[in-house]
Amino acid sequence: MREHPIMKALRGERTEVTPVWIMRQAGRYSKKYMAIREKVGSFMELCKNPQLSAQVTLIPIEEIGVDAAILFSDILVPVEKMGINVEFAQGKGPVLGPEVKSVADVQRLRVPEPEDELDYVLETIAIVKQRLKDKPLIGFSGAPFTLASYILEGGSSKNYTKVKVKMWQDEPLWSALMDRLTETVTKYLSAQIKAGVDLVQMFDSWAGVLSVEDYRKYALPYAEKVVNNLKELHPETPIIYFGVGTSHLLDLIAGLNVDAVGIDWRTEIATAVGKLKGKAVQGNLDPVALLADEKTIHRKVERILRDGLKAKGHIFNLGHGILPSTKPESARYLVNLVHRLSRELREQL
Ligand code: 1CP
Repeated sequence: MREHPIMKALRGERTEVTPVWIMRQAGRYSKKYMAIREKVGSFMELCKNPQLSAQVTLIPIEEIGVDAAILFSDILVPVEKMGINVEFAQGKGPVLGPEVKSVADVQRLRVPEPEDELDYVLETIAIVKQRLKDKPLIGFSGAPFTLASYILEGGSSKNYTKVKVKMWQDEPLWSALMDRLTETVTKYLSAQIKAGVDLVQMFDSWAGVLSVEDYRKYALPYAEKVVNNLKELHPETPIIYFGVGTSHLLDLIAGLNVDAVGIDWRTEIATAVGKLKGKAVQGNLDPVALLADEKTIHRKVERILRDGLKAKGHIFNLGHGILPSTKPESARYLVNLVHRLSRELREQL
């Protein structure tokens, strides 16, 4: 596995092709996914069924030929075990409750023991690792800030009003919550690594809604703690840190002890390469591009690959999750194109 292009790119070594995987690659655009999804009552039930979760994890390997599998689960799976109800209403975002409003509410939240309470996730990893020999399996977790945003907002959010006001006004609540989340995320990712994932991605999806000062003060120190803990426990396991709309935060993110940083399409690869010296870059095709024709996809992919050649390592991905309205043929076209074009561009160098 050490010689796989993704693992090499994460170490900043030259690869023959640019490796590619797609965020939300086992998602609603896939008929096979939808067929399995309809067999079970709810999305959470699917996440708790290791046989089916493993099967779903492997769909995009066969269907679109991506270079890595990502564990099928959700960032809110461990949050439920902290003692918060998590429900996914059909077609809507997650709904969490009861509301966390006081320090006492935070103190009631538990730090789950993954080996006991999230055993189905670890079992999914074991099944996938048995079936997938030649490609890496990516484990993941939400980062403390992004998980705190779901907990305090009670779900998805437009303006992040509750999480921001709480974090500014109620220092005891914020530090108690973030400490618990830091411990939860560290234990959860460490357990996934012990169960066999080859690398991990920490999704700090909503960190970009923070100002530079707020990110530095309220989010970064906790992400940093998770990363440093993991690097001490598992020095060989690469870590990718991802957020949406993080251009303004890259100077700070550059200080995290991670191997790669995922960026979205609003940041140019060249800019990220300049700021993230020594780290690999992951991204960053606009997911909407996959709804356009092949000529458009080709033009955008070529630009990203050319810029990516200047990075210490480049892993191709979308800038955020693949849209449910994407045709699977377009995703397959993308993967083949990244492989073919990146080989050609390297030969021209
Ligand atoms: O009904 C369904 O099928 C549910 C749709 C769905 C799926 C397929 C959700 C609900 N989560 C997932 C899987 C999922 N989520 C994966 C699986 C691996 C993969 O193929 O990538 C991963 C890694 C996630 C991570 C996740 N969940 C994130 C971080 C990535 C990102 O998009 O920024 C976030 C923010 C969530 C929360 C979430 N899960 C699901 C929804 C609808 C949401 C809310 C998103 C929002 O608040 O806008």
